[in-house]
Amino acid sequence: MLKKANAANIQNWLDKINTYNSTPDFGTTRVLFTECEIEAREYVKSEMKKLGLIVREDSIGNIFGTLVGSQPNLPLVWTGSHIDTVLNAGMFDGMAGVVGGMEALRLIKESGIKFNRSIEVVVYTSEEPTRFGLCCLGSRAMAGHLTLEDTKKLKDENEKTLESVLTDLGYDLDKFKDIQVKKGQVFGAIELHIEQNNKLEKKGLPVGIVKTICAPTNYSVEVIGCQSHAGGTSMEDRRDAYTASCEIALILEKLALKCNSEYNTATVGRVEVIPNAVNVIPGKVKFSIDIRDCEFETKTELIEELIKEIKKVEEKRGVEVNLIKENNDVPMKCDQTIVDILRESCEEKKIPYDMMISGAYHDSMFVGEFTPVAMIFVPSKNGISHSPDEWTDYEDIALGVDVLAKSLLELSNKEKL
Ligand code: HGY
Ligand code: MN
Ligand code: MN
Repeated sequence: MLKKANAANIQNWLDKINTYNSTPDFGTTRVLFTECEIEAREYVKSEMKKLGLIVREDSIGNIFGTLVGSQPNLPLVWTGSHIDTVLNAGMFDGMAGVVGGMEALRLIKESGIKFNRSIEVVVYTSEEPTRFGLCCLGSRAMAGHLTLEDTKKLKDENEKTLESVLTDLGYDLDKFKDIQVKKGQVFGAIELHIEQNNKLEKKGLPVGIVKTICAPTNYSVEVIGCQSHAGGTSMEDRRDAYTASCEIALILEKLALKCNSEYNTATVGRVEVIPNAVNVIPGKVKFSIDIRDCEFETKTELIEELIKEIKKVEEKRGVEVNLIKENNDVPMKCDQTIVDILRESCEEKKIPYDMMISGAYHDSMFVGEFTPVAMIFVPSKNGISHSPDEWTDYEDIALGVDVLAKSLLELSNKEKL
């Protein structure tokens, strides 16, 4: 019989992972392949080995901890998430799913219950776009949407390419093609993640089951106006790149607020003003656009509308706006059979739950391209995430793990979905 997940175990792992942090005075920062992230990787791998898992890594650093089943040649069951973070983040986004997966595999192993399909907890490389500006590098490569050629073009702020970082770390890039996962290799995947919104908390529910994962479209925007004197240039003679950028951001916000999809967001998160001087009219502004939607069609409509509006701003303000599309990802519908397994697990354990849309994207968005996926959410305090104030009670994670362990076990013994 499966025991209950141990919240103290979960807390110990999370607290230890959180010590691998480059900004201990301001939240948690663990950027891909920096010293602290590499140390965190080594720690997680050592803990997986202590659990008796067989540990391996692929050529982009996706880590796999395998609990071998009685029929190891059958397609695998997956769980897992990520351990890299945005800047000055919290300690649960991604880590809850990695540690939760490890605890689930511990419970399954110690239960002595026979299970057929091997079950793997996966640490996906670089779910966050923090270092190379593109999200989900590990799972994107698994789905065949990131090639070795792409790694030569992805550069960090020091102009270092992902390819050179992987090479320096000793990853075998001759095997980069082997990262791709073919349909049929994995039977199904369940990711546990913090909700990163406040809906569970508002309803007083400990667990959410995700029906759709929103997908991002990201742009790098450059607005070119005319740098000039803040006092000597009359208001009517200006081509102010910053006020033009502000107008575009407010148009974007308005379009998202009136969008008719079930869930849509739009954010300008990063802004660079050039020359960024008190008495100089900005001649150039670079900023990011992040648009999410649970439907590809409504996201596309919003983008088409935005581009039309940007043209009007260009004419009215005499500025030039260049949009570079970084990625244009497709929302992922979760697999109904696995969703039903999660629902039955909650109902059997008398755990109240709600069906949800994930405004955040996750590796499951790409994993779902080669295997059926579903996700379990646990509550975020005040709905805060991507912030030092991110918090999820360890007991809530443990409850999510109870649902996860039971569901993974069921998947492992299931003939077909
Ligand atoms: O931005 C996201 O949705 C994810 O948390 N990286
Ligand atoms: Mn995140
Ligand atoms: Mn995440």
